[in-house]
Amino acid sequence: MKAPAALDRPPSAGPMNGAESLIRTLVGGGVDVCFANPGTSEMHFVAALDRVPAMHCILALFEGVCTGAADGYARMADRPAATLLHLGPGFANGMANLHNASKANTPLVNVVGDHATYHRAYDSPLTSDVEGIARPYSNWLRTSKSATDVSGDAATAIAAARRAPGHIATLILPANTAWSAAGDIAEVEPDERRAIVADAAVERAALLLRSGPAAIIVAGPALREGPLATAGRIATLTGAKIYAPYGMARAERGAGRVPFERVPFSLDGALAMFAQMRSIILVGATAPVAFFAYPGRPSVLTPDDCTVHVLSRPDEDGVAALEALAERLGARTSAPGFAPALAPASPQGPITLPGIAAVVAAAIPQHAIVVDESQTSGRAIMTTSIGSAPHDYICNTGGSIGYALPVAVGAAVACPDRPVLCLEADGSGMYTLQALWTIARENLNVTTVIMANRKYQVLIGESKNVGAGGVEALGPRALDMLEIGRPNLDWVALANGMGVPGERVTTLDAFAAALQRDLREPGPALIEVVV
Ligand SMILES: Cc1ncc(C[n+]2csc(CCOP(=O)(O)OP(=O)(O)O)c2C)c(N)n1
Repeated sequence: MKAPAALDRPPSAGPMNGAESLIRTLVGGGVDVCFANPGTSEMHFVAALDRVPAMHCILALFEGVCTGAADGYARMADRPAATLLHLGPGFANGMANLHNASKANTPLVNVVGDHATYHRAYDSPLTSDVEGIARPYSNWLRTSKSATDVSGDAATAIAAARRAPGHIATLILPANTAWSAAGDIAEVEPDERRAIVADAAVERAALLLRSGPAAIIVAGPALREGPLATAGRIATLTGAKIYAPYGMARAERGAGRVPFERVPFSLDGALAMFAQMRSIILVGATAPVAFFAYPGRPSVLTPDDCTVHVLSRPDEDGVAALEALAERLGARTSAPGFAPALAPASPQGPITLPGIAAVVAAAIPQHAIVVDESQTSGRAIMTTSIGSAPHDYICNTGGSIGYALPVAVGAAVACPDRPVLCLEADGSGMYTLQALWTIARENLNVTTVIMANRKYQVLIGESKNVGAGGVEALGPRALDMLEIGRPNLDWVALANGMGVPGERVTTLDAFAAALQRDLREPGPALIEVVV
């Protein structure tokens, strides 16, 4: 993975320090984008950026934006980005979106600065147990012991992040390992191929599909256009239905591609979806379970007599497994059943949820990347956009809200020639709205739609589902915890304040006009839809 041009270093440059050896190893290992929020202990990393122009380092004003952006970048680029975080508190601020990244099996390399080793004994203000804080969200974790170890550690971190299905690797750099003289740049071991599934797993899947009714739940790289077409051929031949998990990391969909249904958030909807199924075939997906526990209700979404069969685990080659299954069934020549193009629609009048879905579905441009955190206001968008122009669809994999704006940053950096449409609910958006500043600063082609219902609407429903009330039964103090309209958030002012032009719309016609314009014109824009 060595990129010699990027690693060229004039002898006149003098000895390289640990920070520079890290950046050069990252770039040589294919990690040439870093989302950073630095502090004193990362200053040598920052200083080295001017000596290694191949590293594209992007500043974010909150660590949750750094980690979410690195997640979005890898989901679209199929290779890791790095983050640069400041000691334990910096990592802690980034944790929620690392949680989502880890559920998406995103490869990601965190670089976390720490105090110089000899300084830790003094318990100065920022001293913390960085390893202890980072461990729960790091599949691989190491603190470099010396400057000469840094490049080797970085190469090992990259390999660990890239190991299938994708992992979070965290490298902690005590400040003295960053500023002391380093050794050579290290090379990254080539990736191992994903494991091919056993014939027996394919044979069993074929048997179950032939005896129907069956569902195939597809996740990971098998949600791309090619493997979905293979799944479509299998479905046409066997009558199986194709699903994606509620939290899908990335799917290629739209007109001319094989459609699938998303497992719904609602327990009743999900139970109904699988009620008639005798078998479920998992392709890179985990067995479907309820998002939350509800008193007296099941956690498992499949009926007791339904066989759940793993065709491929997330780390195995699900794409090859689908091919082998199609071969075994004799489905290679079946029609995949592509989605027809959406009939044109131009909804008008007051804002309604079906109207929002229709406007969005009609506006999605060819090759757009849609990042969806529209929550209750956008529940209809997935279904309505089945026949939209071909696009990628990204969802929240881990349920930790505030993922979409940062992920949109990363997706736009990974794919600068594709429009990004970020569908964001107002409550969720407030967690990481600093992403708007990075969008403006980098002039990213991101159009953000804020669904401003001025409530935590989903939680009003959930209060009933868990037996705690519902809107009729909750008292005013409880309801006050679930509405966010006191005061109303002014998203246009918030966007303008961070350099993103914004507009508020109160009718579907105005929404459609603004959305089509903003998606056509490159650069950032925000539309606040008053729901
Ligand atoms: C990090 C995090 N904190 C809190 C929650 C709990 N939570 C789930 S949905 C939600 C409110 C969502 O409101 P909004 O984004 O405005 O969407 P709406 O339900 O109104 O459609 C909250 C607070 C969460 N999932 N993740």
